[in-house]
Amino acid sequence: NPCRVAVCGATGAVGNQMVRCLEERDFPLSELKLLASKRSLGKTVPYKGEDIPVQVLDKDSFQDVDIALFSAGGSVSKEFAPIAAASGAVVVDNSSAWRMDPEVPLVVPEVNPGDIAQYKTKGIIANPNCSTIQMVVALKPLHDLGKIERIVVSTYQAVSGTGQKGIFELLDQLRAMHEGRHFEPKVYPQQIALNALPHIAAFDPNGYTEEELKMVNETRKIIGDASIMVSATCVRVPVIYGHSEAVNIKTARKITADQARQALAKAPGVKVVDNPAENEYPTPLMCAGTDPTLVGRIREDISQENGLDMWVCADNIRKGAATNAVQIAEILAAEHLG
Ligand code: A2P
Ligand code: 11C
Repeated sequence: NPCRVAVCGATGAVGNQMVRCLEERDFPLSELKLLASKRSLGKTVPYKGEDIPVQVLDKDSFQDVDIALFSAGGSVSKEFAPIAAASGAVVVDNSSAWRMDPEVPLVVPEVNPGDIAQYKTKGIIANPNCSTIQMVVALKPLHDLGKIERIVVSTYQAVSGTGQKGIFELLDQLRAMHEGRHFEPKVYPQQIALNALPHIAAFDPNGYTEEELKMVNETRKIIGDASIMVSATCVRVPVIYGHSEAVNIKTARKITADQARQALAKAPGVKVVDNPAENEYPTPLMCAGTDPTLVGRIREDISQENGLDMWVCADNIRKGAATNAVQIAEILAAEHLG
């Protein structure tokens, strides 16, 4: 059923990609409303050959909206998602504001599409963190096969995860280095160009960062198994698009590397790229601008029984954010609204 759709944060890195995904996937919409802050007054965003003017977000923005896609930061979501829901819209929220609310479903369509129906309580569905999304897309088929007990993951995350300003910071620093100019870090605590920072979001008293704890808590909620143990180290690297992850799992039942490859080859949203003899393995450049989660370097862990190692890459702005939100909206439109 054609829906009236709003994109809140339409001028940002993720919001803009949401509009691109709605267009590419030919989402059944009857009206598209683009919202951002006062700073964006006068701007337009193209959609199917038309320049759609950006409107300033306010509490009346969601009258006559069926689905509101939010990607304007946590504080905007905290304040405006309940207002949008009270106006009758179903919110798909990309921020971390509502993810761990027990009355809000946290959804990756390849993993737990059935949870979408729980939106009715609050009118809000949460879109998970980008690094969590690609990991659970790759791990769900293996969990079904051998029941995952423990995950140890290290991430290599692109600067676009910080939004448009992260991309500018990396490019500005690279340019300054090339030209021999002095520069001070502005967006990250230390230089990101030609460096790697084991620091994404704030540190918790237990020594982990918030990004690492999101991977723990969101994974359990999406897979629906609070007993899965997760330890993560999240690292920002000088890559523009595409998060990469070295993932180690321990399962209750043994899965061979071949069984894992076969299960992943059939899994929705996954593409196996695993031919090391020909130097074929996933890279962030390979996944940038595309939707599949790429999995390679699949091998049996030589350090423990029932262990597997793999390397997982996905475009953090597409599958990690915009595409996942639009997939949720597609299920809402097809099965729940109208
Ligand atoms: P604006 O461009 O008007 O500042 P990014 O993730 O790339 O940093 O983008 C954030 C998005 O969220 C932008 O579209 C930005 O709009 C929007 N945004 C940020 N703060 C607000 C706000 N207070 N009200 C509405 N939109 C906001
Ligand atoms: C990053 N994962 O790469 C973050 C961005 O909770 O949605 C997304 C943060 C979130 O910096």
